[in-house]
Amino acid sequence: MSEEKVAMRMVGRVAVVESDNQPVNALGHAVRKGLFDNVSAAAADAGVDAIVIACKGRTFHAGADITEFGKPPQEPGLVEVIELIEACEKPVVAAIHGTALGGGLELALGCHFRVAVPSAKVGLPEVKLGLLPGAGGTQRLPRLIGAVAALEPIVKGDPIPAPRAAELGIIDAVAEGDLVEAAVKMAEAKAAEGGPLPRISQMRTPPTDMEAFEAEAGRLLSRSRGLKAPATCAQTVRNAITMSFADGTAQERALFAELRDGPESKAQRHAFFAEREANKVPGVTKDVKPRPVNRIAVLGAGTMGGGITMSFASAGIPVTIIDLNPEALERGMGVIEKNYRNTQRRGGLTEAQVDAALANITASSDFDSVAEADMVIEAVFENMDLKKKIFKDLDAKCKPGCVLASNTSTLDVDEIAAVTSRPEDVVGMHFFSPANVMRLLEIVRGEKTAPDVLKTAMDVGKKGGKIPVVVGVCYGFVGNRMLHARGAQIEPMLLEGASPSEIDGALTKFGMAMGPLAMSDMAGLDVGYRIRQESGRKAPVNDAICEMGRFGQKTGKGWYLYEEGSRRPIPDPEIDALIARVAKEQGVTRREFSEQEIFERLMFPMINEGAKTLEEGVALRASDIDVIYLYGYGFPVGQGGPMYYADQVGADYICERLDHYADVTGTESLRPCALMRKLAAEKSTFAAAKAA
Ligand code: 3H9
Repeated sequence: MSEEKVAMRMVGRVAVVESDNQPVNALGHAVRKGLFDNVSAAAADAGVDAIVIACKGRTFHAGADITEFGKPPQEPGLVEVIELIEACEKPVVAAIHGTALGGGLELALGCHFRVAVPSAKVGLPEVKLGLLPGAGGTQRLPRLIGAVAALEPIVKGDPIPAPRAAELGIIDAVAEGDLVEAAVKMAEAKAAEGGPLPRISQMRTPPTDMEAFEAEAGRLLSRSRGLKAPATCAQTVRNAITMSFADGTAQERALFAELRDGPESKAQRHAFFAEREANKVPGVTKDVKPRPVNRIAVLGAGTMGGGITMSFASAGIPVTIIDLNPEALERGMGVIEKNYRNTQRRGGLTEAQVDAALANITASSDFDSVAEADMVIEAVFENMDLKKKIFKDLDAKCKPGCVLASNTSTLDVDEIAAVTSRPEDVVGMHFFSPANVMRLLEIVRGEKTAPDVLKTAMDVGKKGGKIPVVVGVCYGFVGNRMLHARGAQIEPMLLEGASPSEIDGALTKFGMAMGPLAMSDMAGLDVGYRIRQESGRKAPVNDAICEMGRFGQKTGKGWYLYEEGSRRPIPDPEIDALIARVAKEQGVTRREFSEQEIFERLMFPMINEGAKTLEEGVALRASDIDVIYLYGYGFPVGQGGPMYYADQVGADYICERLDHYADVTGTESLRPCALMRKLAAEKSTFAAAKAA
């Protein structure tokens, strides 16, 4: 009931209205009702001079309650609560700690004054959920700080630290010491002054340099990958320049509802909850404590080792990067430093931050350095014999309790663990390249991996800015295994007549960051070539390209051509001719492809493979697969991930198409798996199957 979620207490003649709705004080119905009732009561009480709005627990209101979206609205709405607060004749002060986000910041903007602790952050992250701030935020923030300055927080949605928010004028004061005490003091002072209360809705947006506004909007939207919400956010801010508050908020509300009910926001909200769900791992209960990790050792100073080292060094964790080859070590350290300085030049990090990160890195060419580490992450070349040898040595040298992690992308973690005397300490930590940038981390749970080792790997991953998803052991785990299923269609389609740019185009049009062939060019074709050579697999076109010394961007040529210093793929007639030649040699008849066929033959086998990982328990849930694809493979967030997308398309359609492609190409591996067929027969979805 409302009384339980919001309480009022008096501090002198100031009413402190305090919400307590764990974990993040989301503004659900009970909280809104509690705020409305208590603020109304305080406003009417002659014994109250001023009001403070505060929250218990770890944060000020972190936004509207997203789980209520799509359900019938319950009065009072957030807008009514905010209007009530702003209209109050007594000063109302918001006391902000933690994260005042979305509806939480909008509520604070309805207050007459805002005070925050130095560690607090404020922001309007609705755009990340495919929405716009729908409780007056798009109209109040521009009136408070100017339309140009308001664009980035609304169109990008990143949180703003309190000191910066104070500089921008979003908050009035940053308070050291007890927050509520400081807010009460401010409230008392404002009540004593008795001056007119600042009500943002009654202010005019400061004069705007429209050229600067459009330039800033253009800059921000150029990175929005065609999503609807960012452009709509920019439009609402523009409205704050040209419209009255009443008209601007009416527009804001209408556009908010449109976005909320549209497919992109639904997909993005799915992604939000999927990411949080991925934290919940069977056997890793709340009482499982992670092992302390004060130093990480990374084995191997190549591209992956360097990227992994940077992730943790940037997060303040001391890292020893070890490579037995001193030249490789020096080269690796050089690349790390160069990467950091490039980021600094682009404004991503300050000089002090780069210096601090570099100071966290110790380079060593002595294997014995692993003895000091609480966690070792092996990032050497993908070869089972080599990894087994290293894990034997690690077993001999590492201290008891040290977490032994392998950054393998395909290999059997149980086989690696079996060479040690402590398989319970062994876990897979599969990073994605470039590891200092990509957020996905597949944590591979071996048969014997101890729950606290799993928890440690997840926790350390999060500290390093990663999104960990726990998967089971199998070739390629979840992400790469699905990618292989997609990849298996590429050579046949090329031989049958689809061009590299048609193949890539089918996926980039869908919103993928990159097509598979451009992506291989970026990653380098040589790695896959070497793995194929070892396993004896053949990919006639790909192999022929590698045998010409075309390894992708690094050699200026791969599936495409690259001009000096450019990463833009240019179709190469030489490759078209090569494909035609191989097709002829293999006796493949060539034909025209429709974009739909290319797309379906790439996407549906991938979804089918994802379903197989669910059948086998390698992936815990369909939503975990979505997180893997959203954060590791550039899947468009507005499509929610491959399994969410499958639910929108329907399992029956996917099964019908997979059977069709299996028939026409004679490829039995394209047949839908039992789970896909079951969902199709029951007209069910992955989401419904999980809920059942
Ligand atoms: C909005 O405000 C619209 C308005 O403009 C207009 C309205 C008319 N609702 O992330 P965590 C749950 S849109 C419901 O693990 P952290 C979350 O699912 C909203 N639930 O914690 C999780 O549940 P569980 C704008 C929410 O400390 C638990 O809380 N606001 C909400 O790592 C803990 O979350 C945002 O977009 C919510 N709003 O990070 C902010 N938020 O334990 C969204 C969280 O069952 N939230 N939950 O898995 C966040 O960014 C992070 O949760 C936050 C805390 C930074 C606050």
